[in-house]
Amino acid sequence: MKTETKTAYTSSFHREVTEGLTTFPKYLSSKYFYDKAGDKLFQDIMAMPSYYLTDCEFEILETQKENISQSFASDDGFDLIELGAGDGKKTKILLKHLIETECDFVYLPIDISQNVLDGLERSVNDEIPRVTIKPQQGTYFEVLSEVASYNSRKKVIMVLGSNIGNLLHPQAIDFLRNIKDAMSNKDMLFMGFDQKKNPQTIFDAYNDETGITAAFNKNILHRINREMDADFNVDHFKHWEVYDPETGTAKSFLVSTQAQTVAINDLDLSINFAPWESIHTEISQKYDDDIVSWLAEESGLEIVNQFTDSKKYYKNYLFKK
Ligand code: AVJ
Repeated sequence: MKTETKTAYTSSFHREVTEGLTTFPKYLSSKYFYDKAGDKLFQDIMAMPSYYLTDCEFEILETQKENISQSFASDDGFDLIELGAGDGKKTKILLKHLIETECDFVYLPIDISQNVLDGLERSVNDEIPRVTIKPQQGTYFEVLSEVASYNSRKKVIMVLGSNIGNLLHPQAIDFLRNIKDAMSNKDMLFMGFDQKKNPQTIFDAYNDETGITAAFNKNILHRINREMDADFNVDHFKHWEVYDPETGTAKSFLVSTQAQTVAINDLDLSINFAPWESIHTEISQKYDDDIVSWLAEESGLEIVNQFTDSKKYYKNYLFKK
């Protein structure tokens, strides 16, 4: 009986933890970083001076909102669909400008977390009450294909924050293809890509001295403890970051500082760690124009414009089908 209940409630998180911790080399997926505690830690990361991505994208949107909004606009208005909106701090720059210039648009933020959407809706209503906001709870592609099916006016799909960087290239191409499939010929995709730069700058963004990134990385172990009745001692794991300037990939690990055995009771698992054995948890891919052009080509998209910050650390590209 007990096993049956467990099986019935097994989520993709449960499945992927089982898979990732019973193979060699061990891994966990960064998509599970974002529970309530993880969301809060990511907010803290975005506020760190060394995490330049947020400031750069903010600068791009602030200084080039005129041009960006103009490329969004259309005679019969448009739907602004944002995948993974978060707190909307950067999006609000565009929303404000679109309202000030009397643009006809509806803002549809998509997120898996109703909690995130509720907070976003409240703050948009509060700060820019003239925005029509229609939050859509669900996975990106469920909601995207639904919106595409009932809607014929222009769609602008927006993905900020270099969120695509968590995907390996083949997965990124899949992701872009899925977006393309939901687009018609007049639709546009506006997406942020963190650029290759001094490796030290990138390394420092993911390896802060204050330990916020380490706490963010370790939160996935806390989450397993909380949600799967496990007994990870997070003090026996060390956050480890590497950046490979050849591939442009920043990689995060949790390294076991000693031989240890961890029980994950809800999964009926007992996981052994050798001293200094690693768990790979995240990639944060860095790009240049050649890689983005290649990704676009592979996924059937065309780059029509790009916007960058004064340091050229970050770029937002505008694509059409
Ligand atoms: C939210 C995926 C863009 O990879 O830069 C920040 C997450 N990880 N610090 C990134 C993250 C460590 C972030 N993204």
